Amino acid sequence: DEKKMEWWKEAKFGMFIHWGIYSVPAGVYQDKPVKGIGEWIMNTAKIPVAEYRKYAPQFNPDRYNPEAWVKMAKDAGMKYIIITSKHHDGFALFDSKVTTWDIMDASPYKKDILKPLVDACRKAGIKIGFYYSQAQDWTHPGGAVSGGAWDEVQKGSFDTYLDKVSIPQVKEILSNYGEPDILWWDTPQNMTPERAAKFEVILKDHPNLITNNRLGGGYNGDTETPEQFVPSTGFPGRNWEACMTINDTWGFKSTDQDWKSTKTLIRNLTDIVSKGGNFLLNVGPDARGEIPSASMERLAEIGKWIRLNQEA
Ligand code: FUL
Repeated sequence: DEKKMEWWKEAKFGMFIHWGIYSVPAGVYQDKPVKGIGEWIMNTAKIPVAEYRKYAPQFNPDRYNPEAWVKMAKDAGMKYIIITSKHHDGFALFDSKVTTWDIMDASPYKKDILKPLVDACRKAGIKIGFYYSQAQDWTHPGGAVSGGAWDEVQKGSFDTYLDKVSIPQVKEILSNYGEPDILWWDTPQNMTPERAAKFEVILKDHPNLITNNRLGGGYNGDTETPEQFVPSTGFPGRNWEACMTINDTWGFKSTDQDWKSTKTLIRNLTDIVSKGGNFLLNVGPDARGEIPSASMERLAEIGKWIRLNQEA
């Protein structure tokens, strides 16, 4: 399996993109700022499902420019991009046949978000990965809910949820765009070995797909995923990727201006790479599809630094 990891080990630096309905409230609910990370606003503020659904008609990213995002990543020295195909709020950025809680049926945009990004990546020689929240889903009945359900409609059978929503959607994202390079699981709440095995069998048909260690049920995947820190000794004998935000949130939050300096970001990059890891640095586009300018500036500066310090 080391063969499939070759490009990934060379890559060192990638872009994480957290994008979804949560970029509409952008950290504010009922005129009050909500603490914590932006993509968790539904859970943190216990927004009823029917209320949260009302943000979808406002998710119409007219400024979405996947070619520009890919160029931004490439110019920053990044070699791969991983985007949230579905986060914990259950909203699919892609055309999913198993739900109406997706970009085609619930938003006025009505175009698959993933498709043009995949195309732009392939054209530019950038690898593409999908983040998929396989267990937590705060909208579809039966999905796992951190802290427990706050809305009756969230209740249901977790196994039915996995069989009818999560597993079919994983098959969709693995087959609708040709072979993606990475599948990034997250928060394996309630995942037993039996449940995780149902996902693991799908992967048998995708021998070159790289997965992380967050499927659950005892599956290690290909990579360790320290979040928001650099492990002091790395992970000897394991491939690893530290993911980090540029401010304090993954999903867009209008109120978060706590930007790390370029110097700090470059120090993190060199620290991680020197310990044998990859750096997955996040951007959170707003509801119109704009990446915050503070993020863009820093990415451009990192790219400039890499080019200046590259061996001839
Ligand atoms: C966490 C998630 O709960 C966050 O929302 C974010 O996606 C981060 C990368 O992983 O566990």
